[in-house]
Parts: sequence; structure tokens; C-alpha cells
Amino acid sequence: MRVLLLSMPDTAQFTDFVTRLPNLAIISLAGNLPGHEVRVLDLVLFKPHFEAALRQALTSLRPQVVGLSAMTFQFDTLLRVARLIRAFDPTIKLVAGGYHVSLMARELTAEAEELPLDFLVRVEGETTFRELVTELEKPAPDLGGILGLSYRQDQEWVHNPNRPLLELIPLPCPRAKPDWPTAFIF
Ligand code: B12
Repeated sequence: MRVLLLSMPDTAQFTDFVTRLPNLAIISLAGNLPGHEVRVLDLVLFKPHFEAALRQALTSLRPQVVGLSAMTFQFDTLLRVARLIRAFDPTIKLVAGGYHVSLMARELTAEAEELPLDFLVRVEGETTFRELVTELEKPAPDLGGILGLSYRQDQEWVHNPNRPLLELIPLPCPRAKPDWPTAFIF
């Protein structure tokens, strides 16, 4: 599958005086998707005007799945980015993960306003996201057995049981290769 992984452009102000910090979550997820075509686009590098970089990545990769990562203070931006992607191509599956989604999955999915997302991955994402992407390749994906996943079934959101914490030692390492101008890609 073609997968694009995004971090949000918002940063706490103090970090801008030091550096633009890479997001470790999305490169760890990338390292755990063997056999898929994966790109990582850290929108922090393009802030505040990241839309052109996003559109270029969508146009060149034509992703089937986009994963979006956000902390709580970035979550409004995540929704804005998700809506931009929906408008670009409504067939792209949108998956959100990170601290806010992990803590607030039930509240977010209970809100009246329609979430522009197809899946939420709660807590550690490496195995859950890999299982989801593998399942989405099948003609009839079976999502019920993927621990830590929240997904839509008819009009309702289903929250699968939590995944036990991962054993970190055997996990493949993060992957990123800085050979795309000002972005990580491989
Ligand atoms: C290192 C760190 C920092 C570093 C740098 C982080 C960076 N690279 O940008 C520094 C010290 C600069 C920092 C600053 C801040 N931080 Co900080 N930080 C952390 C810390 C200790 C680890 C984060 C990390 O890299 N983890 C490693 C990666 C691999 O794991 P991960 O991010 O958890 O991602 C996994 C899952 O969440 C999930 N996942 C995440 N995204 C996605 C996306 C998809 C699609 C999927 C499927 C899954 C998924 O899968 C990943 C792999 O398992 C955490 C606390 C903790 N122990 O986790 C706090 C934490 C993330 N920070 C936090 C906060 C609030 C901040 C600040 C806003 C503080 C402030 N007021 O200034 C700033 C913001 C920095 C910024 N980027 O602008 C909070 C966020 C809380 C929240 N509700 O969002 C945390 C959780 C601390 C806390 N308990 O309060 N931080």
C-alpha cells in the first residue's frame, strides 16, 4: 500500500528558538511497515504555509492511506489537514494517532460534529497500524481483531480492546532518509 505519514506543523514557541524537532512517532511507524511504499512528511518543516508541500506529497505519492499524528494542542490542525485531504481525494483512508486520540477516542467519536477520519489508533501504533494497513489491502478487511483500533461500522464507532504494551527490543528501528528537499522520504 502507498502510505503517507504526517506530523502537524504546530510547535510550542520555545522550540522555534532552538530547532525544528523531528517527530519520532511517524518515523517509528514507517520503520514498522515493511513491504509498503511509505513517505514521511514532517509538516513542522513547512510551517506556517504547509498546504503546498502537502498537496505535492499527495499528488506525487497518491497515497491510499494517510496517517496523521497530533498532540492535544495540535488536534484542531489535524482536523483541518484531514479535511484538506478529504477534499483532495475522498477515497484516501485517514488514520489518526498520538496522545490526544489515545486519551480522547471515546469523546471524539461521541461528538455530534462528524469526524473527518476513518480510523483511530490508540496508544502504541507500530503493530496496530501495520495490522490495519495489511488488512486494508484485502478485499474484505476484518478489523474486529486489531487491538487498539477504533473504526466505523455502519453509523457507529467501534472501539476494539486495548493492545497490551509492546515489547520494544524486537521492534524494527525508525526509518527516515533525508533525500527529499526539506522532508523525509524513502
Ligand atoms: C520527547 C518529548 C518532547 C521533546 C521533543 C519532542 C519532539 N520530537 O517534538 C520536547 C522536550 C521538546 C517536548 C516538548 C513538548 N512537549 Co513533549 N514529550 C516528549 C515525550 C517525553 C516523548 C515523545 C516521543 O518522542 N515519543 C516516542 C514516539 C515514538 O512515541 P509517541 O510519540 O508516543 O508515538 C506513538 C503513539 O503515540 C502512536 N502514534 C503517534 N502518532 C501516530 C500517528 C498514527 C497515524 C498512528 C497510527 C499512531 C501514532 O504510535 C507511536 C509509536 O508507538 C512525551 C512523553 C512520553 N513519555 O511519551 C512528551 C509529550 C508528548 N509532550 C507533551 C507536551 C505537552 C509538550 C509541549 C507542548 C510542552 C510545552 N508546554 O511546551 C512541547 C511541544 C513540543 C513541540 N513539538 O512543539 C505531552 C503531550 C500531551 C498531549 N495531551 O498531547 C507529552 C505526552 C508529555 C505529557 N505527559 O504531558 N516534548
